Amino acid sequence: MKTFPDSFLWGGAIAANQVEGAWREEGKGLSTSDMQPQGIFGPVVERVAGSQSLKDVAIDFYHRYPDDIRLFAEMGFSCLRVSIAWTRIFPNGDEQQPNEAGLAFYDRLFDELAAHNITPLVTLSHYEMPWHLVMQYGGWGNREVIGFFEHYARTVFARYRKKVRLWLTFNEINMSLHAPLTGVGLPETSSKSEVYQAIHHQLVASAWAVKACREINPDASIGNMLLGGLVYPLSCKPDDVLEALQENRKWQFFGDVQCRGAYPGYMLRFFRENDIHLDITDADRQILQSTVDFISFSYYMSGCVTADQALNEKMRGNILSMVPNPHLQSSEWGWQIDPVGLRTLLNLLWDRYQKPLFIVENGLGAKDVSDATGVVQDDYRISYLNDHLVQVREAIEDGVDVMGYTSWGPIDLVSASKAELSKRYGFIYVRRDDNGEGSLARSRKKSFYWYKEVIATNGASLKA
Ligand code: BGP
Repeated sequence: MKTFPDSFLWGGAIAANQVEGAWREEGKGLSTSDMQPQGIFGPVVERVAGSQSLKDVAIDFYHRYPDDIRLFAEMGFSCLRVSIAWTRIFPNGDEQQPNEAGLAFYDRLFDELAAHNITPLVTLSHYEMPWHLVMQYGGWGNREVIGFFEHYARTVFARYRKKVRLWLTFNEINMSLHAPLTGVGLPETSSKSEVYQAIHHQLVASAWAVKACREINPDASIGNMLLGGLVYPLSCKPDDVLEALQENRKWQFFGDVQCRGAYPGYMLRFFRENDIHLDITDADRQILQSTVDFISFSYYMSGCVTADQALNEKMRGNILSMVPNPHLQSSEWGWQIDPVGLRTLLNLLWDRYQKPLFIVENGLGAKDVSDATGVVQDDYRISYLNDHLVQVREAIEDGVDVMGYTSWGPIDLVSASKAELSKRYGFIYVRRDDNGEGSLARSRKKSFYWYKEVIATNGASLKA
């Protein structure tokens, strides 16, 4: 197998609310994630005394990060994707002065990474926002939130100017269409108009962050983050092909605005035909032209759609409600495994935008069991990751500019969709179960040694 480019970044990706725990420590405020203990599709639960969420402790990364980073370094990581919890910096979101203790935590985290030569790739908002902004302002439905976010972004860009040179704005920004509370702080019952208006505010905020980042740190690069929900037509019927084109545009629209700087015509048609009238100012149009430097995305699966709406409805398979592909196998959670789809997606994004790409999430969630010697023999995970990385290599051969790869959850963490610990992605096992029982001890899985070898050989050890 050929090696990857010398500059290729290898590592893993985690998110504050899924690993840190310490949910009320050192001045942290309540976030949307704290209020949804059952995950991003779950109900809002009142956090009265004694009520618990697995995420309150998560895997206690807040206190154990030096040990965890040592394990990442042992695997040879050159990059770690993390997120900053907005509520550690601005507990309510609308303060003028940041919380120094929160800023100091990320200073320590970035220093620890630097000590191991690991480049941080930092997401400003990964599936959480201050709960106060939801309750008092109506989340991203309110234009004022743009200013609060910009203030937060400027604060962290300035503070970490010497420590962070790779930034991402909003995690899976297109997820708002499926999980509006997590995405834009709106109730599930919100109308399409309300959701798209909130999305518009978020896209504008993302562009302000891009501009601020360039002003504050000209050496930094800032990207967007899309959920790469690749959709195929279920058949070669022209109507199915058109349906797939339109379904793909539901997520590509976000990329089109963030990379090309304006709303595409197909979206304006969609708004017209759905009686959606957005408040888009001239200043908004102007700032949207601050487009991202690179595109990052997550990729776990692909799916199909058909023009037969009754069939689409009946067969909804996964979190994106797509029809299962009869040619693919699924994970235990019904996510269809499609390594070739990753090569297709990389090519498609490259052809569309001609901007560097970063795969910032990919991996297999599975129930791991230790063998008699106490080791998790996760050959299924190795095979999933190997096959996807082989396709990344193919895409690079196709001429696609790929900056790096951070697998999702290099250490077991709390899942986003259902807030479980039994859905594990890690190379590192964490002893804690769905009831919150367990010592939180870490141990290396078989995949740990496998990934270490992949990184050490810069991909040459992958099996084509
Ligand atoms: C993405 C999110 C992550 C992550 C991952 C896996 O959508 O950005 O936060 O959790 O999916 O999903 P899950 O945790 O539900 O298995």
